Amino acid sequence: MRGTRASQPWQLFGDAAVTQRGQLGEHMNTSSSRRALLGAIFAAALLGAAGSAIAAAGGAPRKARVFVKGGESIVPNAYLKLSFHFDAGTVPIRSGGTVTLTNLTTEGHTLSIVKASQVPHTIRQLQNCSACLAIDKAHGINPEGPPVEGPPPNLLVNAGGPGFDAPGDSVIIPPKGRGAPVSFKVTAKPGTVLNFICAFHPWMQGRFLVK
Ligand SMILES: [Cu+2]
Repeated sequence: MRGTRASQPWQLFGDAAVTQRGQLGEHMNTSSSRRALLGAIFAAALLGAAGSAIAAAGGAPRKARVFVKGGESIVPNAYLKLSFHFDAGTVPIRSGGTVTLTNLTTEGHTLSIVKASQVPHTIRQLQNCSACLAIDKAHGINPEGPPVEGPPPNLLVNAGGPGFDAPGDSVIIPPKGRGAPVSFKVTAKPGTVLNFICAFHPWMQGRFLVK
């Protein structure tokens, strides 16, 4: 899982920091393509389970916590599993409420608002995540550049008004032990659905239901 290509500016985020999206990218080789594909399938299965468990949650709390969970594991001659995911994936939140992100994994992630049409649903869409590239660049990350030490230059990207209310709003989530939990306000109008992904592992997906 390491050292496969130049898209590892997130090496700063720990030993497993090769981003799986990097392996999904246009420069991947055949072997990494297969690994990434299997991982994405298993991740999608997990995501579905998490989503259905949470969907029944009602109300609109002023504060919500989202955890980043999962990791990498292998069953030799069977599959590689990349199970990074948001827990919960569907997050009701009052307009003006605060979301706190806690990373329980040893990799860095992002929580990035994207348009519904930019949320990848297929392997090909994962491989060609143009929204992810735009988010990388907004954070000051050059996916084509050499590995970079230290956090990305821009930890927070504010695309719309103050707070999280528009596609392009994005925050870096440092690896466990490499930074405090990240908090931000969701300021979109009541009734808005804000879709989000992790730009590094875009099978990590969720949505804020703003009330
Ligand atoms: Cu991620």
